[in-house]
Amino acid sequence: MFYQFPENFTWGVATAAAQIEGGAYEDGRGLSIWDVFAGIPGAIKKGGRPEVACDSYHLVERDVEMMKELGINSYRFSFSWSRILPDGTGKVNEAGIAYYKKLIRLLKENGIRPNATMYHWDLPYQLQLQGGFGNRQIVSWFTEYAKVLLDNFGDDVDFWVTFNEPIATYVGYSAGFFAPGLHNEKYARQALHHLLLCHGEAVKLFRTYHFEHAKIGIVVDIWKHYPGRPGNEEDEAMALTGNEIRGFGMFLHPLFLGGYSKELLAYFHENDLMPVVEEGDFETIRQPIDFYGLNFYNGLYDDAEKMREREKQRKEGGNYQDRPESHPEAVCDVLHMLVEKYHLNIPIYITENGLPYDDEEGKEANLNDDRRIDYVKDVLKWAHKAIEEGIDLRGYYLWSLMDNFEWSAGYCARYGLYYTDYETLERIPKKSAKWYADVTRRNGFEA
Ligand code: IFM
Repeated sequence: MFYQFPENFTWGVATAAAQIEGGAYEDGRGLSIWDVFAGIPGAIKKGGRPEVACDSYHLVERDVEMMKELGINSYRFSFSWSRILPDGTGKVNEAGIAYYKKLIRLLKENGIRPNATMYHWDLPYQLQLQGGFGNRQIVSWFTEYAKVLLDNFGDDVDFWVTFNEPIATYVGYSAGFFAPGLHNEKYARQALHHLLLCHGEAVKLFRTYHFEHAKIGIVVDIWKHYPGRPGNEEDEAMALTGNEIRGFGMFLHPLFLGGYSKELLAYFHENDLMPVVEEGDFETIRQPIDFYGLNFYNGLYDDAEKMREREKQRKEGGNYQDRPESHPEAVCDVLHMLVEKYHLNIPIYITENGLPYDDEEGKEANLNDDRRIDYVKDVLKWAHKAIEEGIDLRGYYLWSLMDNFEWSAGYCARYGLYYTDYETLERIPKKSAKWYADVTRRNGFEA
């Protein structure tokens, strides 16, 4: 059967500054929390550091060439805050502006629409020293940064994303295995509240420009939890926690329904975690946006018994996808949930989806990545079904253009359509790159 996608469907790939750019100490860039965190022994698997990464700071032409080979019509990337404002606020680094101007120019010359994220986890270290997202002043710091971006790149960017996966800040402030490596849930909850305010203020600021083309949205990843054994009390409670207390509900409720959910409020009160909320905060957070970006990787079935077993065997540097099961079908349910539970009536884009290979599987296996092709096909089939059922899904971005710095998993998890040789920085197309080029050319695929 051929899965035909709607006319004008957006086909893209996604990356993020800290994961691909490198050039960490060049042309006036300031340090980010990930540069510093990666220097802590044991923080990153096999001691990987983001200083060079894929060196896209110097190899941007090659990156755009690869996008042309893939035939994509949109590229999702992020701005590095500390390349634009090395201290987080104040002096603008013109070399940083020039780098992104060049990238955007190259994209436009090749008919590729920019989809740019303001914040993809790499807070300037100087701001972390002042409390980072835990300090309410972050709202004015972020708004200042957003203004620099909108002044310089405004209508040249088709899709503006305020934040990518806000949950990473929660992980970094409460669970310690993401930058900045803190273990303080109360602080983390306050930080998330401030982050949502930053989003709201950035959207308000964006509206004052009245751009002709540019649209604004947010990207929230959804790993929907289901009880492994429906009806089992422990599993049901785990799934509820995974969704409402430690998952997407933390963001989607305030963004689209207003305020925190009753489950989250109860948890805050029981555990003395209620963040300081000022009058008007929830109105600021709940700004109308133009599109929603869904990062979808898997559906999760919580079976308390099995999870206890797995916890004992947890590997160093485990990443998001270290559960053995695969539930591509959950994407269809998640898309419906966005409309039915959160009342979204704006276009939705799958802004990330993909599958990692372990570096240890070896280069040959990595280049012949049938498992990735099969998984992406499965997700796309279910996304196609959702479209047939009336969901306004407008596009799909594969994570990622090339293998890159996978946060705490360092260079051990490879997600790319192109294989990155970290010695030579050569990018080599994998089997999936050829397959995806065919998908974008035919606006669909055979399965
Ligand atoms: O690499 C990350 C990306 O930065 C955010 N979403 C998930 C990807 C794979 O783990």
